Order: sequence, then C-alpha cells, then structure tokens
Amino acid sequence: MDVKGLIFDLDGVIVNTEKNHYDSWKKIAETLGVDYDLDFNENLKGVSRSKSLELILKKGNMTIEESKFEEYLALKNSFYMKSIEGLSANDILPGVVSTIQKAKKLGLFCIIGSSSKNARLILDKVGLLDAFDFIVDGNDLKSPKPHPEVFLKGAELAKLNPKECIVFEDAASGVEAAKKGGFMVIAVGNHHIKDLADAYLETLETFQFA
Ligand code: B16
Ligand code: MG
Repeated sequence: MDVKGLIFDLDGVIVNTEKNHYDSWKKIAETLGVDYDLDFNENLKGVSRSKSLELILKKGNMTIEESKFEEYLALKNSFYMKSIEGLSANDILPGVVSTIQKAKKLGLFCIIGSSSKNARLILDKVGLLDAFDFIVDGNDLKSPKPHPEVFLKGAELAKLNPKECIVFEDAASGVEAAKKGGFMVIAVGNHHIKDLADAYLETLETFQFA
C-alpha cells in the first residue's frame, strides 16, 4: 500500500485522556443511580458526548427531559474540563511525537480524526496544535463514530483516498468507522479491540513505517 497520510484518533491514541472521560462519566452515572464500570465504559469510547449520555440512560432504563439532558451534558463537560486543567506534554502517549516526526520526514500528512469537541483545546494544552496538517473533530461532524464521516473528511482535506491512509484508534466505534470508510486501521493500546482491527500495537513506539 502506498501510504500518504496517517489519521490519528485523539483521546486514547495521542493523549491519555480516556481516564478523564471515564472518571467524569462515572460521576454522572452515579448521580443518576446507574452502575458504571470499565467494561461498560468501552461502549462510550469514541462516541459523542450526547450519545454517551443516551447509553448511560439506556443502561439505567431511564428517560429524562431535554433540559435535564442538556444540564447533564454540561455537567459532564465541566467535570472533564476540571480534570484536564493540569494536562501537559507529559500526558502525550508513548511514540506519538517520534511517529509524527518520522511521518513528516517521509512527507506523509498527519491528521486528527476525533469525536471530541474539545480536541483543539487538548492539542493546545499538550503543545501539539501545530503538529497536524488537518484536524477534524466533534464540532465538524453531522454523524459521529461509528459513522466514517470523521475519517472521510480528514482524508478529503488532504486530498487522499481512504486506501492511502492508515487510521490509529483505541475505540471499537472508531475501528468500525474506519473500516466502514475503507481505511486500514491499527488498534492502539486497548486489548478489547485487538481482534477488530487490521493490526494491533501496544503503543505507537512500535509502529514500523514500511
Ligand atoms: P467531548 P476521540 C472521544 O474522543 C472520546 O473517546 C469519548 O470518550 C468522548 O465522549 C468523545 O470524544 C466526545 O468528547 O465530550 O470532549 O466532546 O477518542 O474520538 O478522540
Ligand atoms: Mg479514542
């Protein structure tokens, strides 16, 4: 395959922020009286903020009014914002910086494909906002993961065909999105999705440019 672009998911691939999302959703679930654990959290990885709350409500067999729904979304984001106050370059996951540097030397596009509406803020905090040629995030999407829109938009911005890109993902919804879009996808750092992707890496440190 003639690879011309690398598309990286953000939370869980570039930065170690999945723990922050987990802690914030756990607090919301507990407020709602819904059991929340790491296994259930796998369903929320890569999924939009509102879809995540829908899944928690469904688990608890609950419905709430629209205004309450919006309040919980805002509350979750305020917990999350508080938890990432101290985020810095120390939170960049292993192998990320060297992979980007190598890709640039080889003339490959580096693209972010994230469901998060906070993607630019996170990248700024860790000093990687200028490291990517294109950023597609939750603010740009009509259909979030597992729909392929996020990755198709990223490839399109670089004028690339999906077959010319590799997607790196840590979530089942992201792997599904990449596959639906016709991308090769490498799962990173999450054993739960090892068998869903085309390949698996414990960290980006072991990524080999062919
Ligand atoms: P926000 P990714 C996703 O980011 C996270 O995996 C997921 O846990 C989160 O709910 C979603 O972004 C929305 O994030 O509330 O910040 O808009 O993994 O696609 O980079
Ligand atoms: Mg992710």
